[in-house]
Amino acid sequence: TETYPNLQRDPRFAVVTEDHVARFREILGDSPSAIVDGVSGAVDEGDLEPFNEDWMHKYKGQTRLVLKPASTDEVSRILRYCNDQRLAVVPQGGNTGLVGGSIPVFDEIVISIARMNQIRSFDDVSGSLVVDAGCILEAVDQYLAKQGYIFPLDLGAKGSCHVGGNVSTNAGGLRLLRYGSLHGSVLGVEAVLPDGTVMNDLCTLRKNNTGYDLKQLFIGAEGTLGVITKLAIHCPQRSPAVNVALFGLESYDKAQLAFREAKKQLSEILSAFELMDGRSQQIVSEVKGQDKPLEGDHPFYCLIETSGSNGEHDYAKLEAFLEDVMTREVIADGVVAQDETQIRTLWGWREGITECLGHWGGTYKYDVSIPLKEMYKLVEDTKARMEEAGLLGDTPEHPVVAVLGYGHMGDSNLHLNIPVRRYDPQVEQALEPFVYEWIQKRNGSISAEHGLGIAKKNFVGYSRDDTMLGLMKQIKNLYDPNGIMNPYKYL
Ligand code: FAD
Ligand code: 2HG
Ligand code: ZN
Repeated sequence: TETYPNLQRDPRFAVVTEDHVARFREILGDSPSAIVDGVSGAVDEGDLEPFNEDWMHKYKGQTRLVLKPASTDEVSRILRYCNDQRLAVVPQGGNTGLVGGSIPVFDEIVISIARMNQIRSFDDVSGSLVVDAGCILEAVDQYLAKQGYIFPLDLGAKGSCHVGGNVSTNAGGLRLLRYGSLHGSVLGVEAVLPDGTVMNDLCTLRKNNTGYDLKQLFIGAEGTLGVITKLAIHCPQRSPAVNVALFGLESYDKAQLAFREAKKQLSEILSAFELMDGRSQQIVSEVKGQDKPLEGDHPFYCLIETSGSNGEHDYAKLEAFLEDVMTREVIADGVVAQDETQIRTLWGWREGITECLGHWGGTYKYDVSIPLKEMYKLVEDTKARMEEAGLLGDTPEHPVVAVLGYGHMGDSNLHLNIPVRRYDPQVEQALEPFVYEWIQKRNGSISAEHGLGIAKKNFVGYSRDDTMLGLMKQIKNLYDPNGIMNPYKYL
């Protein structure tokens, strides 16, 4: 678990007292569903723990107080008071973030958005949806499914993450290839600024060129500018016909060729193109105790999804594509899901990786964008480095279990993962800044979709120059002059 030896608590921030809690009780009421109060000893440590620890059990905070507002007005009154009293806060959604952004570093107050979970409106002609920020992604998608629509974002954490958290991290996920980034699909945002001002930019229109597009700043701000309370998003028609295929491939070059061909031959029906290396699939098989869908071991696997309006047409297209890439030996083997259950099973081999990697105790994660040509070389070079350092091996004295890669090949986004038996400073020193320097040399991004949080705090300079960072700091100071919003994180 990460502690922060190089960080000092900022003495500008007040320590929460029972008087502060009394004021919060006036705003939120006395119900235990609204306040988890460790300040006056009303609850024990165990009740605070879920808010003080992240999904990976890597980052640990020391909050004594969790506030759970039920409306924008309550968020506004909380923040105004916190700002006046110099109380630092951390917005928290579903707490599935992978960079420690939703966890307090010291004793910041957690503002959990979980009770703000109403679907507000849906226009079934335009596809504009307005929801509270605390709605769970999967619940929203299930609501949309009934109307024949789909949420334009899907990811493995859908059962717990909030749409507000998704927007705050600008999550990318499994279908960005088809539906684009949230910077394009989010139509409007309602957010509360640190001084309690409500920024109402809850526009539901697709087009709106009226000056600076301020809501864009909140998309990916990771809770550093304000609290998102509602959002409007453009939802596409749900495709009635979905097909999924999984291939085994001999090399990364062949995976690139397969992607090229998939775009060419499947064009408008291609909705996902995901890459998994052989090691990641061995681990899923080992941890879940299941046989892989294809026989034998392949160095690489690709998962392809198509979505369209005409099942027969799509299936014929996919079959023709498969036959072509098989006969030309672009792929070594392949399987197509025959029903809904098989579709979910095949996706499980991709979506289940993150969870399985945690099996040995911990994972070092690098979520990077690199031009496709060299994307997988990062895994090979990192693996060689770990081997040379004698850190990678099958026995308990080796901290590193594996070095592997997978990700959203269609978006040039690689997830380099190093599952370990224990977090070890030697491993960390061998990885950092090595990985970041490698990425910088190729003009890549050190954070493709997970954000910076606390994990990447010291490395932003590898992807952003001083001018860019200076401008970001000016914006931060404009919105949050007292610095109470999610302090100690990347800015
Ligand atoms: P949290 O973790 O609670 O918070 C994340 C950040 O947003 C924090 O900085 C927090 O302060 C801030 N925040 C949260 N809510 C608000 C709000 N209402 N207002 C202001 N700030 C807020 N990410 C991807 O991009 N693609 C993937 O494919 C993907 N797959 C994942 C799979 C798994 C199994 C897991 C565990 C995570 C995955 N993620 C993925 C990480 C991803 O960032 C999160 O799952 C999701 O977007 C975070 O939402 P959350 O509600 O859990 O936010
Ligand atoms: C995914 O694509 C997520 O599965 C998580 O973004 C990636 O765990 C990771 O590194
Ligand atoms: Zn991802």
